[in-house]
Amino acid sequence: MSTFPRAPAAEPQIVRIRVDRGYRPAQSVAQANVPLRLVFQRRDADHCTERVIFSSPHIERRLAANGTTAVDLPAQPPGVVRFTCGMGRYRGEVALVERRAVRFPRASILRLLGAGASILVLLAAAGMLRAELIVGLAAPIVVAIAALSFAPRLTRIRPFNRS
Ligand SMILES: [Cu+2]
Repeated sequence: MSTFPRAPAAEPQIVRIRVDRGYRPAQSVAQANVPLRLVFQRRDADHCTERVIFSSPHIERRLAANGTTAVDLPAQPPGVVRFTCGMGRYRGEVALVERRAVRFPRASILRLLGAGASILVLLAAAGMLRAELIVGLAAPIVVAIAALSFAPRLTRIRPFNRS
């Protein structure tokens, strides 16, 4: 009986949250359907932030004072993961979104740049632009198209502060 090599476990995405009499950022965005690792970096010794409690799935963890504690969450469908301190005074959340929702709109930007280049060519052909101006306008467009063409398709997901 042959055994198939098992697919490597999906790398968890990591969201770092600073704990200092509150959670910073209090709101983050991560990808749905991928395991999520929340790394709490506690910068206080406040009794209040000693425990972090997740509602669904229900997880309770003690956060070491002035230490780092990782909490691993399973892959979950789109939604919001909420957590609070032990007394529910401080609140944080991570919005889980579909992969395409965090996709960098590269195609749209390339289309815009292409349109800009076309207009430039038309104006140049009509003799409405001086040579120096054509070069000055074309150079940044070419650089932007080149940069976008080689940029990774998916931007790295990092927490951003919406508060
Ligand atoms: Cu508290």
